[in-house]
Amino acid sequence: MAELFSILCFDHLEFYVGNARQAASFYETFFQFTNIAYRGLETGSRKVASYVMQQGAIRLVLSTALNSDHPIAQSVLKHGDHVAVIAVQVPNVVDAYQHVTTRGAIAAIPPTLAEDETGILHYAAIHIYGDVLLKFVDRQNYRGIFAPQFQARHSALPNHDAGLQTIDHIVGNVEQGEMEHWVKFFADTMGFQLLVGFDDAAISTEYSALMSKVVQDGSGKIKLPINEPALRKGKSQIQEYLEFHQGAGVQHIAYSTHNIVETVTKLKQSGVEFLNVPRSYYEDLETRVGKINESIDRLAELGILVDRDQEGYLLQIFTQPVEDRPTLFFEIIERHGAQSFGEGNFKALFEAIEREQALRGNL
Ligand code: TYF
Ligand code: FE
Repeated sequence: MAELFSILCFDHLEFYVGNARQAASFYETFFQFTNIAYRGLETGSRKVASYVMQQGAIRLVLSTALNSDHPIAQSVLKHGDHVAVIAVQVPNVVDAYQHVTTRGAIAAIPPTLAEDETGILHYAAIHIYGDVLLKFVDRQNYRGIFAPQFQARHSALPNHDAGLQTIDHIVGNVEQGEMEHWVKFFADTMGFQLLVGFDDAAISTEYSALMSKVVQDGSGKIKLPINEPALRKGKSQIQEYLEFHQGAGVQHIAYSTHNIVETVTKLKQSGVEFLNVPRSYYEDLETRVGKINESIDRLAELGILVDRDQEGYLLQIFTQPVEDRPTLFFEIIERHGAQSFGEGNFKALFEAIEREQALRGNL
């Protein structure tokens, strides 16, 4: 049994930020998350303040250092606000940790118990690309709101929800020449499988290009695409990320929804800014993707992209970067059977990204 490595689901993503109170307010008012738990000076946490934000099955933990010599402060100085920890639930933390470290994963946090009056939370962590940690969490014997030191919070905002359901995938950008290493890392240590491969020729635009491979766990619940830059005429969007993030890291997080039209309408109303696609994208859309349930006029109004594969179709849209550095952004995705990532949209999407890159003087 110890041979079998399995992940149950995503548990949370932890962001290291410069000002967690303000970041919490951003994810609450723009993306309609609810703050369900808090730790900080008032709860006896003297070094770190954290806000747990929830929507559907998605949990984001926004953490800030209360002092400049704390590692979170150092990390934010280097990367800006960023995704520092990808946490997944596993059936047994010790088994998971031993499984991956004996197969070459670099240890970050050995198996640890955190206890309070509600039970015991078990966790451990390893290093993945950049400064990102992959954390294994077992909360089967823990009944608290999130973790020891956290206090429950109750939102004053009823029906506060944009319909975001789960984390569909998390994309990492790595340095040129490193993609294969990370594909092999997830395969060797965790038994992940390579899902689809496409090379830079397939997805290059006039200026920039990237190579991307997707690894996923046995259940398909954990999908981790990995990008590396490939040079064309100008600067790859991946290179722009690597320069401003100062190395490899999480590029985008895709949230699933059951009704992307409603979700995007709500997010736009609350101020989320999305990438613009030209009107021409919608002109021959139906001949490209066939019959879909949604009104193409409505999708065009909102700027939602459509793609089809052998298994069905998907709808997707991308936000602008959510901070001053052109680093992290979000994707909203609604799958109707399709298990791919919108390859048919890459050209239109990358051209849209490059128009923004040009405005930033980075193309
Ligand atoms: O996750 C994906 O593969 C898609 C497409 O810089 C994508 O969402 C790939 C690379 C990129 C932006 C979007
Ligand atoms: Fe994506």
